[in-house]
Amino acid sequence: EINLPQVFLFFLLAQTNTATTLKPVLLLLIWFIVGNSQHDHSNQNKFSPVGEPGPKGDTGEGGAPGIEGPRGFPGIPGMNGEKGEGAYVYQSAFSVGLTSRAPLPNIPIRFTKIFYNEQNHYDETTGKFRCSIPGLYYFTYHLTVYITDVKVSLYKKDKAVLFTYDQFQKSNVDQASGSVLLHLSAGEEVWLQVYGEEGKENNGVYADNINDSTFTGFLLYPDLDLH
Ligand SMILES: [Ca+2]
Repeated sequence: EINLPQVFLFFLLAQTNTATTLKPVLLLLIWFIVGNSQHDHSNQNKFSPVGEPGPKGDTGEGGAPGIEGPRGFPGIPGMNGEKGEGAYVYQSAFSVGLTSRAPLPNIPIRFTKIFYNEQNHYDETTGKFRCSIPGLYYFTYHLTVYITDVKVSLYKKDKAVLFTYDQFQKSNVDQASGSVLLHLSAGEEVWLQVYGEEGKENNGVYADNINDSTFTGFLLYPDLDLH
C-alpha cells in the first residue's frame, strides 16, 4: 500500500542538498519512523477477531396453556352388541275357540277359531298344544253347554288330569269351565276331550255366533335350568 507521508518525505529528501552519503541513512530512518507509526496506527484501528460462540443457554420456562379448541365431530357409532336373553325365547301362548257345536267325543277337540297362536305351539289340525319350552303352564277352558249334558277332561300325555261335568237344564244355556297349572316337559301335549258315545255327536259342547267355547293356555314361567 502506498503511503502518502512516505512518498512526500522521499520527494523532499531528493530535492535537498544533503550530502549524498547521508541520504541512505536518512532514508532508512524515515522509513522506520513512518513504518512504525503507520503500523501502530493501523493496529489500533483494526477490529479484534471474532471469538467462538458461547455455550447454549438454559431452556426457558414453558408458556401458558392455549385456549380450548372447538368441539370435534361425533365419532362413528360402535358395532351392535350381542343379542341378549330377551323374553322372546320364552314366549308360548295360545287362545282358540270352537267354530261349530258338538265336537266328536273321545278324541281331542279341534278348536279352529284362532284368537292367538303366534308361536304355533297349538296345532289346530290335531287340537293339541305341544310344549316347546319346559316350564309351568296355565290352562283354562270355558265351554258353552246347550241341549244336553257335558263331561269334559283336560288331558296331558294321554291321561285326563282335570274333569268337568255340567248337567244341562232345559230352556237354559250353561257353561262348563276349568283351569289348572301344569308342569310340562318339552314334547308333552295337552288337549281337551269330551266324553260320549263313539261316533255320535250327542254331547252338549256348543258354539255359535253369540256363544263361544274357548281353550287357552300359556307359559307362566320356564324352568330355571333351561339355560
Ligand atoms: Ca248346569
